[in-house]
Amino acid sequence: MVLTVHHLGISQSERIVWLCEELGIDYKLVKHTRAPVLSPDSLKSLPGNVLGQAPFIEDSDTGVTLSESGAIAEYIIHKYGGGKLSIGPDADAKTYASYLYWFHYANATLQPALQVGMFVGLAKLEDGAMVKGLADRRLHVALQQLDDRLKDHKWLAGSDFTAADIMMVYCVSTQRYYGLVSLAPYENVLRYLRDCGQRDGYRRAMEKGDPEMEPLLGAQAPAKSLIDVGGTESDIWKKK
Ligand SMILES: N[C@@H](CCC(=O)N[C@@H](CS)C(=O)NCC(=O)O)C(=O)O
Repeated sequence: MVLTVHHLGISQSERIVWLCEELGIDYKLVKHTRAPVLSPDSLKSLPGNVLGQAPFIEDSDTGVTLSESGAIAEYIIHKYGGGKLSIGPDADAKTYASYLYWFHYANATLQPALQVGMFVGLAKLEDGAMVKGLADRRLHVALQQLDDRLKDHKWLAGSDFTAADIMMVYCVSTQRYYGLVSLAPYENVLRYLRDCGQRDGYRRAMEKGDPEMEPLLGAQAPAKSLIDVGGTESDIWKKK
C-alpha cells in the first residue's frame, strides 16, 4: 500500500499527518510550500486535485484520490486504521452522537466562523463596523461552545481521544496565523491545546510536516496575519 499524503505547510493538512502518526500507519508524506500564501504549482497540478488545495491524498492500491479533511480522515481511518480513533454506531449512542457532532463542528461551524473573521480582519474595517460585530459575535459563540464542552470533557467525544480532536485542533492553533484570534477568554480550550500538544503523535506530526513552524498552542495570537506579511516569505511563523 502506498498512501501519499500531500501536505501544504502551515495548513489544515497538518490534521492528516497527525492522523497517520496517531494511527501508526505507513504513508508517504509529500510536502508543499505556500507560494507564498496560496498553493504552489506542485500541489495544484496533481491529477484529481480539482481545487488545488491541501489536504489531498493518493492511494496507489485503489486508485483513489481525495480532498477534504473530513472525508480523508474517514477514508484513512476505515480503510487503513481499522476504525481506530473513530466512534461508531455500536458505541453508546450519546458518545457516538458527540463524536459525530464535534468531528463535523470543526469544519462546518468553527472553521467558517474563523475564516469570516479572518477576511473581516484583513479588510481592516473600523471597530464599530456592523459586519465586524457580526463576525466577532459568531466566532465568539462558536468558541464559547467549544470551551463549554471542554470544561467537563477531556476530549471532544468524551473520555477518549478521537479523530474529532484531530479535526478540531488546526482551527484553534495554526489557523490563528491567518485570523488573529486570542484564546485568552477560553481557558478550557487552552487546557485542551496543552493536552493535544503533549501527545507524541502530535509532536511527531509537527516535526515531520512543519519542522520550522512554532505551533500556536498558547492564548496569544501573532501580532499580524501571515497573509498581511507575505506568507512564507516572512518569518513570523518560524521557531525562534
Ligand atoms: N475544507 C477543506 C479546505 C481546504 C483548504 O482550504 N486548504 C487550504 C489550506 S488551509 C489551501 O489549500 N490553501 C491554498 C489555496 O487555496 O491555494 C478541507 O478541510 O480540506
